[in-house]
Amino acid sequence: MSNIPRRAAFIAIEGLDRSGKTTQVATLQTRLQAEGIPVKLLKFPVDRTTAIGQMIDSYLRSQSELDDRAIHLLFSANRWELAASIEQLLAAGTTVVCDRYAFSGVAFSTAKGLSLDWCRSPDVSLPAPDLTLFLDITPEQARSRGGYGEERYEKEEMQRKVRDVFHQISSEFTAATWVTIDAGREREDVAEDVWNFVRQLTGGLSSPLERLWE
Ligand code: NYM
Repeated sequence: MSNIPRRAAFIAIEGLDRSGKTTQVATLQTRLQAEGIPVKLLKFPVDRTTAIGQMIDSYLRSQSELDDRAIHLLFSANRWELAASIEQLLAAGTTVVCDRYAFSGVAFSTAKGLSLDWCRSPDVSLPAPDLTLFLDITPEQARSRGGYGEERYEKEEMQRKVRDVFHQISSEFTAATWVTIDAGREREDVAEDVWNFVRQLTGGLSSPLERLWE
């Protein structure tokens, strides 16, 4: 018998803009709580009021300009700020659900023209999600939902590129750790799929937490 204590699962929800990610993350949190499973929801970029968060927020609203590499490193630093607390929560039995994670970092910056390898490197060794659910929609579906918002990156051409990089990233993971969900369907159907994958991990894991891209 393994002497590694059981820990909770680390789940990342990734998705394109207009994919319904925020709604799905909230629904998942409610469902976990209803099952009596302790859950902590984290959102990246984290709390836009911290020093790093403010810089990211001002950049996303186009109120400031930053070198593409500098903003990439800020997004990554924002995750490293929370890496230790993610580990502590999991060890204490709290399921962690992240609204966006390192894969968004790589997808958005690579779509801007930086190399995928360069983009990945600052996030190497972060806690690796046990399961990443990628909510996928086509640019056409996004358009039919009212199109994109005002923030930087919310343009059809950019979203197409981001989607391509997400698909490229997904090919490096096994079917057990990365699941692409068709988020162009009714929200209840998407929520059902999300739950069916997440529920398999709610009993906890005895395997140690892995490190991203090591
Ligand atoms: N974004 C998010 C990045 O460019 N890099 C990152 O590392 C992360 C976490 O921020 N368009 C981008 C993707 C989104 C934007 O996210 C804000 P949201 O989920 O719309 O608040």
